[in-house]
Amino acid sequence: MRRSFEKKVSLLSAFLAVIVLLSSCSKSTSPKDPEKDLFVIGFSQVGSESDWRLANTRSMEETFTNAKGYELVMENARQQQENQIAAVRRFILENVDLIIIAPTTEEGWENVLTEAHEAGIPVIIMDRSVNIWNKDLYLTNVGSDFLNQGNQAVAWLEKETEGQFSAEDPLHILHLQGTYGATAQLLRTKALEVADEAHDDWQIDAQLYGDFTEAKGYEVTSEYLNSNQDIDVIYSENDNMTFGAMRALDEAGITYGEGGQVKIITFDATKKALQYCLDGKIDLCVECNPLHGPLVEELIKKYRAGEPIDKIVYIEEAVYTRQNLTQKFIDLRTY
Ligand code: GYE
Repeated sequence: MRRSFEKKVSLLSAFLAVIVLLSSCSKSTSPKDPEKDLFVIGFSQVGSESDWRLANTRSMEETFTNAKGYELVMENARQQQENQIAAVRRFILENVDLIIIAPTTEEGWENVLTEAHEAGIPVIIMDRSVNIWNKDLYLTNVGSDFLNQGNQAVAWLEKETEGQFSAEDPLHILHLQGTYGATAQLLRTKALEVADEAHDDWQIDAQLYGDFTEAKGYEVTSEYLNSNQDIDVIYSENDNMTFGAMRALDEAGITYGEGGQVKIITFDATKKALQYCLDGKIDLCVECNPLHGPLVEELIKKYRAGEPIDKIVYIEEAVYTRQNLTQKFIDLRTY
C-alpha cells in the first residue's frame, strides 16, 4: 500500500517535470525571442563578376545586419537570370518580408514579379533596372543614372578631341561592352552610339563583348589587337574589362593614358582605377557608386513607416580625371 503510494507520487512528479520542461521549451519560441523580430530580406545579387559588384555586396551585408534588426538572405546568381528567378521563388515560399533584386538583364521579369506581388511581398529593384509595363510590381528602382554616366564620358571625349579629327581621318574608338541587356550596358552603349551618329569625325571600329569581367576584357582585346592596332580611344563599360584591356595593350607594346597612343575611358571608378588615373594610365573614370546599402535602408525605413517613396532613386556620382584627383582621396576610398 505504502509502496504503491510512493510510486504514484514519483509518477506525478515525473509528469510535472515533463510539463515544466515543455512549458520552458515553448518559452524559447515565444514572441519575446529577438530572432522572431528580424526583418527578413531576400536579396538576389547578380554575381561576383567585378570589383564594383564585390563592393556592392559588402555594402549590403554591412548595412543589413542582425544587430540592426535585419536578416539578409543573399543568393549569388552567378550572372544567370534563371538563377535569380529561382531565388526569388524561394524567397516567396519562405515568405520573406521584402525582396531586393539586382537584375542581370532588363527583360523577362513580369511573371516572377507578379508572383511576388500576389504573395504580398514588396520588391525593390537595385542597381540595374527591369523593363516591365506594370510599374506597380515593384516599390522603387534605386541605382545609377547610367545614361548620364555615358553622356558625361562622351562630353569629355568631345572636348578632349575637338578639332583633331575629320571624316577622312576619324577618331578610332574601340568599344568594350558589358553583359548584353543589362541597364549599365544598354545605356552606356546608347550614349556612345548617339554621339557617334552625331560626329562624322568619330568611328566605332569594333564593339567587343567583355561581359563586365577582366578575363573577357583581356581576351577580346588581345584577339582584336592581333589584326588591328589603330586605336585612339578605348571606351570600356567597366573597370575590370579596362584592366584586362590594359594588360592586352601592355603585351602588344601599345602605349596608353597621358602621352600615350590610346586614351582610356572607364566606368565604375573603383580605387584601383582611380590610382591608375592619378598615375596617368587611365584618362577618365566615370563613377558608378556601389554603396547602395544605406540608401536602400533609408527607403525601406520609409516604406515600413508608411511614407511614400519615389519610383526612381539615383545615387550620387562624379567623374574623375588626373586633374581633380588626389592621393588622399584615393586612400580614403573603401572599394
Ligand atoms: O558597372 C559593373 C558591374 O550594374 C553598375 O555591373 C553595375 C555594373 C558595373 O559588374 O562593374
